[in-house]
Amino acid sequence: EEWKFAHEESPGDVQDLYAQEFKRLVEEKTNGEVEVTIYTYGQLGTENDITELTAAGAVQFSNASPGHLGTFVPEIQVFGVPYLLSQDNAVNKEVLSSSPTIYDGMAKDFESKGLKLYTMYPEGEMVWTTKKPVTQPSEFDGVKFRVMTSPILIESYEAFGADPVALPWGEVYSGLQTSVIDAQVNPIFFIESAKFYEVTDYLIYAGQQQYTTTIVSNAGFYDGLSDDRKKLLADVKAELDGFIYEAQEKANSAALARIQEAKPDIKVIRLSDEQRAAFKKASAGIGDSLIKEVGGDTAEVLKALRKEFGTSM
Ligand code: 6CS
Repeated sequence: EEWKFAHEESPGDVQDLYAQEFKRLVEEKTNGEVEVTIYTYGQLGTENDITELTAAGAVQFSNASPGHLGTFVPEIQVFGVPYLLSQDNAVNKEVLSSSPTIYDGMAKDFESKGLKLYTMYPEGEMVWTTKKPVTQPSEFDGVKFRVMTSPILIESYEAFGADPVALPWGEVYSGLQTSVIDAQVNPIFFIESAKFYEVTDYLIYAGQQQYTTTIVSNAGFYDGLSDDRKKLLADVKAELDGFIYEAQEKANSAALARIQEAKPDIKVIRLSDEQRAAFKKASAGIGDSLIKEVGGDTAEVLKALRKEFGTSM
């Protein structure tokens, strides 16, 4: 039996580390009865294509990050609301791996789209890379800022003062090179592996968001599994919650060192609490916009998550 697993990143990136370890554990625990085939970014299409392939059952598992999922499962955009997650990644790990708001509540939003929510994990703090320093919203004026395709991200960067442009990440390097865009945001490991630091000059830590990702499976596929196989998947998830948390931390700190070695004159700016407060204030209405646009129980979900992350306003 073959399980296809598609993700959104390059070989050796955080999602690939997860997929490789998932493959190793599933094959070991099924004594080779299940073989997992991994597809990296681009092999089966873009971020949005692999979600559709999973919903259609052509792929059994895939990463479907909230940043790309906003038009397919609109409720998931709650993870794009600025400053929702904790500054303490141990708290984020705990909530993302076991929150009842996510696994009992939001899981239903996935089910209605033919997807079974498997797991969520953080990939690291999102860092802005820009061609000029930005320490306050007014300095974003006229900056064409690439974001993922979820509508809430576009609204957030508008609120921060920038001109957001939604693009698949495969177009970001050349976009920065040719000044179609001037800036983008991603975790450090990804800025290094996709080489975005080569075509920007500043790394700016604003503390506004962690990159979060979701792994989903095809719902019909999951429902058809035996109880033993479902238990196996739950066991693998529990083992990988700890594994990926450490793996992403290591990947991010090693990548920052490598960027600074490859480009010694890159400038690192860590916004002060006061500077962060200005961006926080500028984007304070984003939660309410989401509630208005998505409706349903979004208000309750946002409130419950803020409580779990310890970031209630
Ligand atoms: O910026 C993006 O679109 C990509 N960033 C990461 C960290 N993973 C995959 C995603 O598509």
